Amino acid sequence: MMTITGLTPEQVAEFNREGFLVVRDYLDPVADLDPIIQEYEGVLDALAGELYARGEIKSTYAELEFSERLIQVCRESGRVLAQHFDFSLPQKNIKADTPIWTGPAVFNVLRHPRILDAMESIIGPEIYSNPVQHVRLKLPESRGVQDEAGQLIQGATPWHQDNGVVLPEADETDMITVWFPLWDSPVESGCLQVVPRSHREGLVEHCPLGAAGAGIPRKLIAENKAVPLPMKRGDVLFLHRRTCHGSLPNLSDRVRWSFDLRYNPISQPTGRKAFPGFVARSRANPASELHDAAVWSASWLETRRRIAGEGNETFFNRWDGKSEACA
Ligand SMILES: O=C(O)CCC(=O)C(=O)O
Ligand SMILES: [Fe+2]
Repeated sequence: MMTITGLTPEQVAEFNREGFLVVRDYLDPVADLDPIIQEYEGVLDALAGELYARGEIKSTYAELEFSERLIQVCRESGRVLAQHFDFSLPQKNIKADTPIWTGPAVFNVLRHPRILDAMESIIGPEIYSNPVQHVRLKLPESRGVQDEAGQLIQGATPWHQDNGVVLPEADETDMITVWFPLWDSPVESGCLQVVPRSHREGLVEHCPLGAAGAGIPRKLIAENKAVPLPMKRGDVLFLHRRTCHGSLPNLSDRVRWSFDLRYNPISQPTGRKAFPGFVARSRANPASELHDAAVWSASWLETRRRIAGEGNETFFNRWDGKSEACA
């Protein structure tokens, strides 16, 4: 018999019943998370060096720790530098030089055996890494960067279902979201909030929200039932694609830092066909698994080159805002 070291049957039952599951201490902060943090320290260092060389900031702020350094660099340059750290491309206006970070520490966590074991417990042993995936480095509300309209960029995440951010072809895809913080994410840092059992009620109307993508109007959300999910380093949240969720505002004085990854059974559509995923685990055909971080990185760079040449205004948004709910 094959041993599965992922979730217990009780945990899987809780996931299916509630639409989400928080597992405490599931990842090892030092072995699993610190290498990611180190890799991103390098990304920030290189970026600060570039901005300094271009005269956009007065110092590289190498003496500051990551959170303070990022806040300083963003505020002084007046730029939201989120895309420089993300391991996915934006949903529109992709150019040949759109920044993306596809380093080996990111690939390693996408293939983390414990994460794949948990996926195996929920969706079975044929596991595809869905390309809808992000790092979120959210500046404190009080120290963030605003756009021309004075709107905070990268603020609280509006209510939505992850099913709502993929194309309709993936509506029946068994896509699971895996969310974990790189640092402790208490309520005041803008942790996630979910509406338990909301995954049973089908896809809810979303409305376009400009730069923030799309969201479910608050009047359609049972906010009185919402539960905040403060989490610590090492904890992992698993989320059903139809569970209504969002985040609270970051009212702390530190960056709120998290990863969100997604997986689905190999044969099902990802909902973002234009972006590259990969076979993370296949018991049926182990030779199809991708183990090479460089190949993964190259697949994103090749995708960027191809899409940039094609023109791509809004190619994943499925919501036109014409429904009554958006009025
Ligand atoms: O981290 C956040 O604020 C939002 C994350 C989210 O919506 C997701 O992981 O699906
Ligand atoms: Fe989400």
